[in-house]
Amino acid sequence: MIRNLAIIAHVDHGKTTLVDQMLRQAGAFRANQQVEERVMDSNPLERERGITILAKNTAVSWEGTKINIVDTPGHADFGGEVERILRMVDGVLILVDAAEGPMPQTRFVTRKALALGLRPIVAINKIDRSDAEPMRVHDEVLGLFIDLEATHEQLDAPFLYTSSRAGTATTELEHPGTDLRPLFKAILDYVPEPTGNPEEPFQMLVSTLDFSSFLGRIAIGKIERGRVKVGDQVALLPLGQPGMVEGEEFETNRVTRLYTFDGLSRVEVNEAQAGDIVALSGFETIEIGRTFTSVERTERLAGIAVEEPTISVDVIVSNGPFAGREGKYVTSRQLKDRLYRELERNVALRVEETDSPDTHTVSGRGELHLGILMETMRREGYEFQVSRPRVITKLGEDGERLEPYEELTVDVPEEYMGVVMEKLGPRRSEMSEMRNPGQGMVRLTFRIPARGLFGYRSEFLTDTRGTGIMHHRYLDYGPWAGPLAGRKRGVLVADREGSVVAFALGNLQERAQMFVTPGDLVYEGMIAGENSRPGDLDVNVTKEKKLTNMRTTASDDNVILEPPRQITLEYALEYIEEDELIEITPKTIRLRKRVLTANDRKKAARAARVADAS
Ligand SMILES: Nc1nc2c(ncn2[C@@H]2O[C@H](COP(=O)(O)OP(=O)(O)OP(=O)(O)O)[C@@H](O)[C@H]2O)c(=O)[nH]1
Ligand SMILES: [Mg+2]
Repeated sequence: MIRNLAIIAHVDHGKTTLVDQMLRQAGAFRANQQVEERVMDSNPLERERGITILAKNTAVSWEGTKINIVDTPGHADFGGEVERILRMVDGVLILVDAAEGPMPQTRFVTRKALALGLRPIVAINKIDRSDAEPMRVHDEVLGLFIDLEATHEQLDAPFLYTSSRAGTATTELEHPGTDLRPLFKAILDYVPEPTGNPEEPFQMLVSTLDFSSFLGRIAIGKIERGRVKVGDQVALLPLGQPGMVEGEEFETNRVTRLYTFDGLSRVEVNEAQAGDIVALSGFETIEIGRTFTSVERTERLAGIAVEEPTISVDVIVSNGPFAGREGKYVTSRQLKDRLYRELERNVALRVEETDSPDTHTVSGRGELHLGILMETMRREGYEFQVSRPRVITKLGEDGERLEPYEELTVDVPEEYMGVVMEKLGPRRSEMSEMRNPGQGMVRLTFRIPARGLFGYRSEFLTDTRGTGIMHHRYLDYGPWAGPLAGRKRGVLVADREGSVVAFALGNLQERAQMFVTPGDLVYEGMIAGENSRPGDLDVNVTKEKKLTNMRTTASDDNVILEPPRQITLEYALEYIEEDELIEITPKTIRLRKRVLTANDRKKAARAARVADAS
């Protein structure tokens, strides 16, 4: 007996923590086995950021039933992957934070799950939080279900009150839970058993991909019907309409490896049958949405659309004065190979060549999606430069220009509502909802062009003194909103190469926020800080104090410097303007002007003015 379940929720609502406890309580670990927290978040970036980036399969056994569990990412940039995963399960566990309530991503994944006819189980999670209001959140989830036109059956979903962290669940708040038994029971009772008949011809949809340098592409999905054995000849059908495939070419090949899931491992098996989730290799042309079938009955299943990218950046070979000092892989050939290799598994990513062999355009679902790729590459030893992100526009039915819009939700203390609305107005946002759930916090929802959000997060954090929370997710394409104001402040640009000196920073810091500290190396055209006013300034950050006859030893040490602003990759992506680049190496993230010498920048500015005037 089998149950196939995906755990879905908004980011941070406690999915991976719950999977830990399910594994533990179902006996997936040996006694005394040391297991890290959020063990499913196994890749280093996931651990460092505390978020799930890739969905992952696991399985436990409960009272003789195998429960396949898919832990999914909650960040909006990966919503497309969650949507695909829903095709390999028969039920979903919707987790909702007992204080935050349903959030934009809760709504998105719930809508997709309900539309596919999946049976939901709801877990109001983190009831141990001091600000938890499980009953209020219960009502909000029901309201959401009604909004999304849930069927009667779906509205009958069981509600559990859980603490992922404590590993407890209960169906009635008056009776605090002591373990996850009620959750396992709900899964066995409410998630339907998969229906496929193992005696019919083999059929399976590719729902996700994995890749290994040893096996190549690996398909993961649920066997819809029939059974499959290692060594079987099977067909991998091309994408297309569901139904019998005749007269189209397709790959037939032998299944070389077959795996099922068990706890934290994949188990190699010889045979698997309808209802189980498997990983399968042996085919060159594995792609999301394709159907595997027996050779006798080549019947295609409805495919899965892969979401279109909405933003692009240019990835450019490093060409600054420090190029190649810190990176292991720096040539255009190496960058190109790496970017194309990423496509093996990162299905929502696009890579395109440009007129210049040194530049590739890389497009994805959002700043996090692209940022993670860059971060991964720099850890592998790559060095490169990245342009300012730009949105991908489309043409509407009447030839009008369209751009991506996002839904933005902010939670702020009431006193900051004014400043938030004031700042979002000029960014062409429209408020669609305002709610005041109490406790002095207000939740505002906006529709805003994706462009309008560039650079807003850091302003928002400053404006709300770190008390605000913001989330946004892609909504749809809408009319081009017209020009938007760029960054309000200029930057300080180093006017020569050298080593940064404290004395110089001491003089500059009154009208600027620095990005560098004494001892850092800079070059002409590198950005060293932010001007507190509009307009860029060329400055000498390497200037030593003039030595006089008087004793001035150690006077440099007396300069009290503000700590520099930490430039992270995501911050840099939001921050830079069109005429600037981010230089990324395994050791450093630097910002620079595209045009390095002050003279050339002046000339370029003059030329631009002339062009504007004519
Ligand atoms: N108080 C409390 N905190 C919890 C509970 N469950 C999880 N957390 C905390 O919430 C944070 C996020 O938990 P995760 O399990 O990583 O959440 P997630 O839903 O997997 O997050 P993403 O995969 O990034 O969407 C962590 O700091 C957890 O320790 C809970 O039941 N109570
Ligand atoms: Mg997670």
